[in-house]
Amino acid sequence: VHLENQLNKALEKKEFYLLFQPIYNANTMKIIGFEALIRWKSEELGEVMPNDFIPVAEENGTIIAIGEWVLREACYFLKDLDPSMKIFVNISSKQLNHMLFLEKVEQILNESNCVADRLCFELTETAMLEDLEHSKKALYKLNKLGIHLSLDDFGTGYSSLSILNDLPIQILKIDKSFIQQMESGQKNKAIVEAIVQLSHKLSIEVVAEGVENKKQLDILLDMKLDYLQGYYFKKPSLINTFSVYK
Ligand code: G
Ligand code: G
Ligand code: MN
Ligand code: NA
Repeated sequence: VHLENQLNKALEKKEFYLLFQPIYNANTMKIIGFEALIRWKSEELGEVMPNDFIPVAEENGTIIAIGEWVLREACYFLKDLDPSMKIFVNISSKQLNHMLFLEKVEQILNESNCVADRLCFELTETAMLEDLEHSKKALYKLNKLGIHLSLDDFGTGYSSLSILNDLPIQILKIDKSFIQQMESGQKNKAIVEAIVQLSHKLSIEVVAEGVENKKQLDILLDMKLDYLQGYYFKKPSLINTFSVYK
């Protein structure tokens, strides 16, 4: 209850900020863009992590306003970045299923003068399974605006592989739990390799998330992943620590 009370006032008090974690092209090792990750510095509670407050925000509806704030911030950040850079924004199922989501997205793109093609929305399989038909329609509309779509935390839900063929997604992010289990056995490696090959056959690009060491990196490079992300390269950080400005 305490957290919820504070959460309701947090936007107004400007207590949220964004960290950015770079995503690298696996061939060139150059940064292609950043995932935006929200942080909350509460006056009363100190630093609160998203795993502790996003579920509460989804429950009480504040995720709608918080999500709008994240998207708007991301769009304004993009203006100062090199035009080749993209920003990946996590979108909650509550946002995707909200009646006014599409309108809001268009409004934010217009007001910030943001080129839609520099945005990639990250959605989880679990989120889309809540209402697959509705999700599908919403994703098609977002694609039509020019926004890229990625399936986040892939492999942790209970969806079937047909979801890859059913939904208009361009990028798949293999969940960090798979990347971290690769070292402990051939079978885990085989799973990651199979996901990469299937995705490529469906013309979907693949990101490995949670890359933490050189050994994982070497395995992934052998598997021809498209993009890499993880602490081994860089932790989520303030944007001014990167030299990717115009
Ligand atoms: O850094 P990490 O602790 O940032 O993130 C934990 C979880 O919170 C992840 O599942 C991530 O997708 C989610 N998350 C981080 N930022 C956002 C955001 O802006 N919106 C939503 N909906 N989820 C976020
Ligand atoms: O659920 P989603 O993939 O959106 O959230 C990404 C989460 O993973 C964030 O909490 C982010 O801080 C975290 N993260 C990013 N890179 C690494 C990593 O290399 N190792 C671990 N353990 N977590 C990571
Ligand atoms: Mn994500
Ligand atoms: Na993820």
